[in-house]
Amino acid sequence: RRPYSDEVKRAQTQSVATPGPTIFDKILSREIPADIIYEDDLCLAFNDVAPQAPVHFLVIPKRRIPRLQDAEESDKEVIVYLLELLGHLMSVARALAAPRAPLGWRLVVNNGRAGAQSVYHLHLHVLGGGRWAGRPG
Ligand code: IU
Repeated sequence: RRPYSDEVKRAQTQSVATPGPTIFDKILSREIPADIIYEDDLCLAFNDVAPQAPVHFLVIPKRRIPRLQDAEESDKEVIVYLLELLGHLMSVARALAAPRAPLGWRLVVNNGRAGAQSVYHLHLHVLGGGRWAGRPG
């Protein structure tokens, strides 16, 4: 029996979720290079450095939200903002995926240690390309 994917195991060896800066902040500030494919006021998209599919890019908010789990607030205005932000990320993912993976693609959000998350800055994985229909991990 293989109870957990290797990906989940890898993520579990990372330190627990912290609200501090991650490598994605350094990509956002251009401190470290990335293959950036799109940017606007709210988000950045770049090709994954270790692709798991012919097309594999990430869409990240500029605002640091550690996990999807953390995209919640008690303040109504902030809730509306976060929901709009999440909708925008998905809309950008869709627009970028259409020409790159016309046959279809998969949208993945890993959340937390048991959810195979290794970078604690919310990101949408877009996976597709060719006739790829595999699962990450
Ligand atoms: P995860 O959902 O937190 O496990 O995904 C993090 C992704 O970030 C993973 O696919 C890495 O290959 C990717 N990545 C990257 O594209 N550039 C980097 O400098 C680092 C990770 I660190």
